Amino acid sequence: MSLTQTAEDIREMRIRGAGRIARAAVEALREYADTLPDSDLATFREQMYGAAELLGDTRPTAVSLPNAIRYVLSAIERAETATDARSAFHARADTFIRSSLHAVREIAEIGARHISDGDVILTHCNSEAALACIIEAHRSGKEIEVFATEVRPRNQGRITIRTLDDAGIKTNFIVDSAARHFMKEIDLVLVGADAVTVNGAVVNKIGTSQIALAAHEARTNVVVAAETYKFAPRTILGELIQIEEREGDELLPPEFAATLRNVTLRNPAFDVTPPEYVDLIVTEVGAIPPQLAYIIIREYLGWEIDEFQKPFVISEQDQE
Ligand code: RUB
Repeated sequence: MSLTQTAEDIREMRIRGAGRIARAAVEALREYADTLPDSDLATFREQMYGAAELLGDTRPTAVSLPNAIRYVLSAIERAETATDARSAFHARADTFIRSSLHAVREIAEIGARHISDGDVILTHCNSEAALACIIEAHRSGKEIEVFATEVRPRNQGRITIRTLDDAGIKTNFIVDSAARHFMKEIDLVLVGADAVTVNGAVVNKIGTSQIALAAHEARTNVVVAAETYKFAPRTILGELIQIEEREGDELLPPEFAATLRNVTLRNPAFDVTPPEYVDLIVTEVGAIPPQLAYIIIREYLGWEIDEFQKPFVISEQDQE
């Protein structure tokens, strides 16, 4: 798929979910790198940084996207010729895609251990990582039941219930606002993440924080399934995760909206759940309390402190 088509598909949410977005962007960059005509190293780098910028601008909240792009681009920073850069980039892109898929399998194994036989689980939105845990628990013979929310306005809950249904898991489909009503029946809330900050706050689909608040009130555990590349290194320097606000036409039909004179349609796609409302974050390297998020950023993302200062598109000065 072409670079511009992938960027458009991510922006329009035909490709969605933080892990899938990252893999699709890396695949598009890999294809783009392979099809670029032979050139000198500087031209190759410039074209790749331009392509990375196009993809990186598509959805601002999923930290998986800049993290993945930065990881694969670092392969061409060290190369000495355009040919080396191209093959190093290809290899690094393959590694990213492989390890991203492997991470989901590891998270499934670890997450399933935190699900007990007989558990009723509430999930929100459509997270590949969270669903992998649920499906693995079911596969290992635990009898579980799931409550899945609708996820207004884009209805990702329909994708979730299709997956759960196909896996043969007993599922209840509820509107988003019924989450607190059903919380007394829930043993565990299990969701994914678009970003995890250094203090362990979890950024996920709008409504997650309300669910976590209701879970906290009911003393129900909240578990988040998140690959290490969803942790946000720059939050160490106090940078905030940008919350994407999407067009109001996702909320109301335009012909109805056009009749309104004093109403503004507000459509944030994500919200922030504070670490106090999160019990555990399951990553591919183990399950941690949110307070240990810094360890993941330091040990597993392996960013040096000076790298935090730079955007993932390297300036010309940095290239010299
Ligand atoms: C998706 C969403 C998911 C996370 C994690 O939002 O909030 O919970 O991205 O998903 P959207 P995954 O539909 O707006 O992209 O575990 O698949 O990476």
